[in-house]
Amino acid sequence: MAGFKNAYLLRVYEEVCERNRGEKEFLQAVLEVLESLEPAVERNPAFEAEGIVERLVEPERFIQFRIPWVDDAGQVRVNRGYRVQYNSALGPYKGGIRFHPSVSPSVIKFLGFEQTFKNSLTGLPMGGGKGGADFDPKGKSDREVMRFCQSLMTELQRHIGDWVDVPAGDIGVGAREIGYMYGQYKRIQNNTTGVFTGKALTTGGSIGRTQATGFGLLYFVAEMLKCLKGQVLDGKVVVVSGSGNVSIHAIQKAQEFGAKVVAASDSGGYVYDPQGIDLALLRQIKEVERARISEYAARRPGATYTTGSTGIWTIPCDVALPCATQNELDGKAAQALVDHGVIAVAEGANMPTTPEGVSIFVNNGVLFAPGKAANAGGVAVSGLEMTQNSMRLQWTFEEVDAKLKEIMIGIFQNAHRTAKEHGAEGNLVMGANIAGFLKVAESMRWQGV
Ligand code: NDP
Ligand code: 2IT
Repeated sequence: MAGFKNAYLLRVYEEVCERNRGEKEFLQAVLEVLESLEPAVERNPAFEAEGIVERLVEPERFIQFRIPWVDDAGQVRVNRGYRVQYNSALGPYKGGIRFHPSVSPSVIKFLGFEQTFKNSLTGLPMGGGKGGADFDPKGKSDREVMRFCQSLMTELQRHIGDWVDVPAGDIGVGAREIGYMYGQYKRIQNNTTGVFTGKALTTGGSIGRTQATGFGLLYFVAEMLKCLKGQVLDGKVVVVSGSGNVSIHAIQKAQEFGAKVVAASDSGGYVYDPQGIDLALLRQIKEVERARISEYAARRPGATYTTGSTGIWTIPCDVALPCATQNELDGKAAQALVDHGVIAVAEGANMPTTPEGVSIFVNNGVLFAPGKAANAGGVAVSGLEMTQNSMRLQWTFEEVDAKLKEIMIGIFQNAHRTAKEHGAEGNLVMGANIAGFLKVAESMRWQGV
């Protein structure tokens, strides 16, 4: 049920529900944004007069395609690929590619919609896009992953380009997959433009892109704790869900800030390590061996493994960082965190907290940083990779990291200020949604219908 009264937003939301029936994740993401926009839309009648919100919720283009490939046993397999080119008001479509069995039109559209506002918040000239396939890389050989990526790109290459649409990684897509997709793009197009971000450092990649989402998340949290609570991360107990790209670099930066990270997870279960996670061991298991996180507890004295990933939120902590996937932190989990005195929750993943979970945090005075603000560091450094590619040079880690920090602090300040200006001081969900929206809306108005 929509929790807002504005007739224009209600009408748009009803139309979206009608047009996108059964698309649970997409409707959830749209509702969350529309609920936040009420004060902004009431203040500016031009948004309704020019149909800004109904244009914003409808993707500019949605591409679906067949991905045939041959497995190591010689068997023909078929997956389904997608790319949503959501909104190009601010620049070329920009957003990752996800490989996971749960990928569907609803998931891709929710991610593309979120990406549009996130990219706006970075301040860089990037529109919103997202892609993926219902392919499960788990248990596949390198050669199978390569053939799959090549087949996907044989189709996708005609739709992308460095001034058109620039993909990157997401769940299940890291350096290996980007390399295979980029290689196939280059072969077909005879063109070495930086059409992907997250490329290898030998081949136009930006130093610091791999770390950017996790590091950026912690820069955001540090700023939020400092400005809204007068506190620091040093000495805080932190729980991080997931153990992929975002989680590992979030753990690294949290530890550098002096926090103690006591838990991490994968889709099978979670580990609790009261001494603090041994990051080198976790990286060996997850990045080198591509093994399950249960191995961590088997090799680390004092650590325990529990099956089922949602139990991780019952571990007492000061700061919770959901960094795995959508809707991984529900109302029950949020209540458990509140009961244990959590101070701050920041989303490294996209939409990991259910709407009920968000309400529980907001109503209990927990600092809550929504993903489109807190995890924007990844796409921000992707934007910096595009800049470096255009300039044909490569910045140092220190240069990239300093820019990342500045962007994350800027996003926090913008969301905080915008919430205050719209009568919702301290509500970073509203602040981030309105701030992200206003820039896209102004640009759309300027460009005409
Ligand atoms: P990875 O594939 O590197 O890691 C994903 C992690 O999440 C793995 O540990 C995985 O476990 C776990 N996971 C996936 N699905 C589930 C599930 N259903 N339940 C519990 N755990 C699950 O992906 P990333 O780290 O890149 O992405 C994580 C999140 O961050 C996603 O929401 C992504 O959209 C978001 N994000 C990523 C950015 C980036 O730059 N990479 C930028 C901004 C946001 P398992 O191995 O068992 O599947
Ligand atoms: O969700 C995200 O912001 C990403 N997966 C990164 C997108 C990008 O283009 O770097």
